Amino acid sequence: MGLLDRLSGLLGLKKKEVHVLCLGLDNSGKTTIINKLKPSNAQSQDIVPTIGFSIEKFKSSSLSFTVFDMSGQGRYRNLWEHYYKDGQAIIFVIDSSDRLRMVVAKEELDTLLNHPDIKHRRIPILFFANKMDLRDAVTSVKVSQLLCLENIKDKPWHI
Ligand SMILES: Nc1nc2c(ncn2[C@@H]2O[C@H](COP(=O)(O)OP(=O)(O)O)[C@@H](O)[C@H]2O)c(=O)[nH]1
Ligand SMILES: [Mg+2]
Repeated sequence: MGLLDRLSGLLGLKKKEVHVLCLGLDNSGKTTIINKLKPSNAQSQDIVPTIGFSIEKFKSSSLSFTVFDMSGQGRYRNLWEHYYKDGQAIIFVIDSSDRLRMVVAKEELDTLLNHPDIKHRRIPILFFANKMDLRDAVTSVKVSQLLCLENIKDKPWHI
C-alpha cells in the first residue's frame, strides 16, 4: 500500500476526491513531507502569486494537496485563508525542535481553528510533529501539550 493510500486511510478519506491543506510555519518541513508523499507521476505546480508568499499544489489520484506557510506576521493571511473553505483535511506540520516558535505555531493553530471556514466543520487534522531526529526535539506528547491539542473536541485529530 502506498503512502498516499495509507494517509487517506488514516484520514478516513478513501475513494473520493479529497482536498488536503498542508499548513505550518515556514521551515517546519512541509515541502519535504509533501515531496515524500509525491508519487513520481504526480503533477506538481508551484504558484507564486506575490513576493514572499508561495503555494505548492499537487494532485495524485483522489488526493489533491495545497501547501503553504502560515508565516510572515500574517501579512499574506488573506491569500492563504482563501483556501480554507475548499480544504477537507488538514496536515499541520510542526518543527518539534523549534521551542522558540512553538508559541507562534500555537497562535497560528488557534487562529486557524477559530476561522469561520474551519470553526464549525468536523475537518480532520493530522498534526505532524516533525524533525524528531534533532537533539533539541520535544516528544509528540510535549508538542500536544504545548499546542493544547486536548482542547480540540469538535474535530477528529491525531498527532
Ligand atoms: N533534521 C531534520 N530536518 C528536516 C526534517 N524535515 C525537514 N527538514 C529540513 O528543514 C528545512 C525546512 O524544510 P522545508 O520542507 O523546506 O520546510 P517548509 O518551509 O515547511 O516547506 C530543510 O532544510 C529540510 O531539509 C526532519 O524531519 N529532520
Ligand atoms: Mg516549503
